[in-house]
Amino acid sequence: MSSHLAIVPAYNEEASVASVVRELQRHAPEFDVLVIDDGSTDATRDVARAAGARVVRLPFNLGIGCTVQAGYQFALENGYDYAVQVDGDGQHDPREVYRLLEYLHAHPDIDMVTGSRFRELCEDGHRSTASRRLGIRLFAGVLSRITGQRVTDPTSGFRMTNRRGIELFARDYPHDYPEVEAVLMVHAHRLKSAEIPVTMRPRTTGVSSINASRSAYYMLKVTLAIFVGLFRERPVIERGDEPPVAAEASI
Ligand SMILES: Nc1nc2c(ncn2[C@@H]2O[C@H](COP(=O)(O)OP(=O)(O)O)[C@@H](O)[C@H]2O)c(=O)[nH]1
Ligand SMILES: [Mg+2]
Repeated sequence: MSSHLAIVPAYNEEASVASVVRELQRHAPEFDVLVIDDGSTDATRDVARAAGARVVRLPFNLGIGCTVQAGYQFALENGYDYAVQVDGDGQHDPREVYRLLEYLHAHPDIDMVTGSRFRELCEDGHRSTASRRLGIRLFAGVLSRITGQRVTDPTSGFRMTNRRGIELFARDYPHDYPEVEAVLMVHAHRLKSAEIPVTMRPRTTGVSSINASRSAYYMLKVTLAIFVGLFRERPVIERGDEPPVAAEASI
């Protein structure tokens, strides 16, 4: 029997994390729910525990990348076969978790499936701010070019991985603004990824890490990370005897 973990990163999400936990219990009951409290200064930990989640608390605010990686390490150490990331702010709909799982079951060659808000369901899907949409379009173009497949939502953190993905992310995960780089990492390690359309909800409480003033920093940091990532050594070979992809792609 497979085992499943929902990794819920949460930083000051006391207003939304309990309903995320309860919706996961209701709509994805096979998934154990692990909330990673990223050094919140509000009642996130207590609220998540009271809702029935296991909670790991980081010693202080380490950022979304470390938070998620702590979840993958937990998944690795505890032998989980599948892990899904579901944000603690309520933007990812726990009712869509099964669709991600069904996709991985139906496509055993795919190691990571991402819920995209820009594939097909655009009309109902949640729309981000204009500057964020511009960034997403830009990175989607660059990533599609590098990976040779269509990427539409490179900043989506709503994704599920199989055991190979868990092993990769537990060992190595980008730090801040990690989603774009994570897509590249998966490709560089010759794991296979895909996107399926999902609806996402707008954030109704708390604060997004990507506000207007940080958008420029985000764009610069992620662009640099993409270029540096192309030339990074990939010492671990993941699949068969093929060497990992280093700088073979051209933008
Ligand atoms: N803003 C922020 N969110 C964090 C941090 N660590 C973990 N998170 C969680 O990461 C998830 C995604 O963050 P969010 O700011 O909503 O990103 P966005 O949805 O891409 O705008 C949320 O569930 C946050 O609670 C952090 O240091 N800052
Ligand atoms: Mg969010």
